[in-house]
Amino acid sequence: MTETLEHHFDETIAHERRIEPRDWVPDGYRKTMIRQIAQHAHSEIIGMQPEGNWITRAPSLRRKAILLAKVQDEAGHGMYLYSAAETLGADRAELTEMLISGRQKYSSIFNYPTLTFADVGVIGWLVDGAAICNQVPLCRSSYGPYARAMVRICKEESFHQRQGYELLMTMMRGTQAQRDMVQDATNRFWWPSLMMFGPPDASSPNTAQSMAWGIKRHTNDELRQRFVDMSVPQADKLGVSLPDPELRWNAERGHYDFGAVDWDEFTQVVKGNGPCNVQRVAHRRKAHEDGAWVREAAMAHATKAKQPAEL
Ligand code: FAQ
Repeated sequence: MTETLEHHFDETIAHERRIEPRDWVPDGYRKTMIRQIAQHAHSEIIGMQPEGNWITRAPSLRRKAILLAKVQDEAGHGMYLYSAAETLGADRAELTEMLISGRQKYSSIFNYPTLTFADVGVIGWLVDGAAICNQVPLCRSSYGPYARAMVRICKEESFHQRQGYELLMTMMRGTQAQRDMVQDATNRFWWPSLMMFGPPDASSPNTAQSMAWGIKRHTNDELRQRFVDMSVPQADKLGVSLPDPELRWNAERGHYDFGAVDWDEFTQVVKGNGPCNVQRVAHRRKAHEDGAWVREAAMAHATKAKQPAEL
């Protein structure tokens, strides 16, 4: 029996068809998929904090409305992704518990502080830009619910990226102090954005198997290179420099060469020692604890709704 199921799974992957929730999958596939989807969901939820920090201080009503909409979208992305993880048998409450107890990861990028309003623009440009670069190929990921969630998420991330770039364009047309803010934010977020793609291929334990299962479509280094190639002309157009003296066009490779990423910094941030890790998790824990009464009320309401109506 397992042999037939395994054959069906292998055939589905080999023919690039989708795995659906009721299909049999190897334990490793389920585990990897839950890990990736949960980490992605946690990233969207924790990712609301750095920009959320600026909602009350947005410089105009228009910027405030845009930022509110963006942060709400991120909450929505987290919800689709937790739902996708649930189709694999994961329990949403347990996933949240794993996040706030530090047993599951979220993207390293959200452990850096947002010091000025230019950071909001740079997060849109570079962080959402990197997210799109990483996630567009995931629309073809082998797990159906994840791939379908990714289609909508990517559409919304494109809007996020454009609003960030438009904000930066506006600031670059402003005063010298505003241009300096944009350059400073770019300097601080460039390298952490490159780290979003994960460790180099040679030290990425999951890539080979995830590629074989069609979960990932490109390696971490391939996507990092794609992101660098895409960002250099955007930086030129914007009028900012990227903080990498080794960045130059390599005609032979048809790509930009770039300097070495500080992987020690990445390891430290992923281990919990980045500038804002403690603050981010504490804030998430508090929001979860403060929301306990809402969950209790929703459960009480659901139980009541199941009972026959009183005459
Ligand atoms: N930070 O073997 P690999 C967003 C972990 S975008 C922290 O290469 P894999 C939108 C990795 O999980 C950000 N941990 O792993 C937004 C693994 O953990 P393990 C979220 C990292 O999975 C924008 C270990 O290191 N996007 O939120 C990082 O094959 C603006 C070994 O690595 C996604 O999650 C990192 N940067 O490849 C929201 C996209 N990199 O096994 C708000 C989907 C790696 O020890 C504002 N995910 N690790 O538990 C993926 O594509 C993949 O999971 C990778 C990592 C590429 C991130």
